[in-house]
Amino acid sequence: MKLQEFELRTIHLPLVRPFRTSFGTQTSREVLMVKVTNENGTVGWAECVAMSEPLYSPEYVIGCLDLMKRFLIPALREKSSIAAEDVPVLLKPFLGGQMAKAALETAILDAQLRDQNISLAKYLGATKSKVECGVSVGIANDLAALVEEVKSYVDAGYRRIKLKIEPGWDYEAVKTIRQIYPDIPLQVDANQAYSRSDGKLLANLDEFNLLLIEQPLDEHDILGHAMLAKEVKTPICLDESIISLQSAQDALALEATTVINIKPGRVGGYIESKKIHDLCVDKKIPVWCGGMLETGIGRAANLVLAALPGFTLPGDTSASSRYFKQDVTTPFVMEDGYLTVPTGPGIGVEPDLDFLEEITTTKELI
Ligand code: OSB
Ligand code: MG
Repeated sequence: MKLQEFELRTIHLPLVRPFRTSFGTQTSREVLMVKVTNENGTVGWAECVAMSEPLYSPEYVIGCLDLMKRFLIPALREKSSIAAEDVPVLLKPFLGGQMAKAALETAILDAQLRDQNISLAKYLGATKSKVECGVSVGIANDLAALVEEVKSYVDAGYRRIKLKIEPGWDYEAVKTIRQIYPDIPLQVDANQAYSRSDGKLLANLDEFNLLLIEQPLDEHDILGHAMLAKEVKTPICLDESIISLQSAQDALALEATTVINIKPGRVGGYIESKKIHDLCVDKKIPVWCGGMLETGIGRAANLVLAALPGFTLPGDTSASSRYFKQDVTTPFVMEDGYLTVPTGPGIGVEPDLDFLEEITTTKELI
């Protein structure tokens, strides 16, 4: 296709409740939305999952905006006509920037698939029509508040609970929830908050029959995770460390991880995500779909990914209401702990343009 125009806009959405992790507390979500229009006037949408500050990953909203404007979009425009599959190749010379690259690739892919009247589900090879929903629960002010929040999600039907942990908010928090829900699928996410010497402390969680411990150590510490995996019986699952197919292959070969969380933004897009999925299927490694507090635009595409056959664990694919009072698309509503996979052309959803305008903070056309 020929790329006619890009619209880059930042929006600001309040969260229904603060979301605290080991790297900070969020009370609202600032999102960089990408809209591409091709020569047929077909529009493709995507959201960039970078956060406002570089705390979870080195990328951040304004940095991604600058990277797209200054380098990525001009590189895509050098060719008179491109397909979504060309995007990773054309953008490879620019180091890092997976989240920015993923958003551009996804917007272009959305437009391409709409022109072909094909759904992203068909393109990626999704096999499920609905996916099981898990929910990520932030660090609470106290155990009573944690119990209340978890109860609200269990009552709503969520099929897997993930507790955010950090030193000082781990053993007691997990113990409390495990006592109330002895059988619910439960896992924890440390977002790199521990160090190599914390093996014993994390092994204390083994008694709670957790599905996995997500990213206990620094993103670059693959060896540390491999060492920890020998000390702890609970499976280790890497999130931040997996930024590409290559890094997934390395982490598996080094036995630093036995479960993988795929976030399309973190690995540079849905095409790379599919490759990591295929690798994991081949190696019989369980996979699940992570989340980044996406609006309905990103959530739709994640649901499609989570419908691939290798996604055997529930993802952080929660309902729109988990984070937002009003979503930018028709809200994703959970039924019996499942969300329906969109099957329309492209990502299968469109933003409510009036609402989008209302919450827009900056907008530029390129
Ligand atoms: O580590 O999975 C993470 C949110 C923002 C950044 C990193 C993470 C998360 C979550 C929430 O855990 C995932 C979601 O519900 O979208
Ligand atoms: Mg994580």
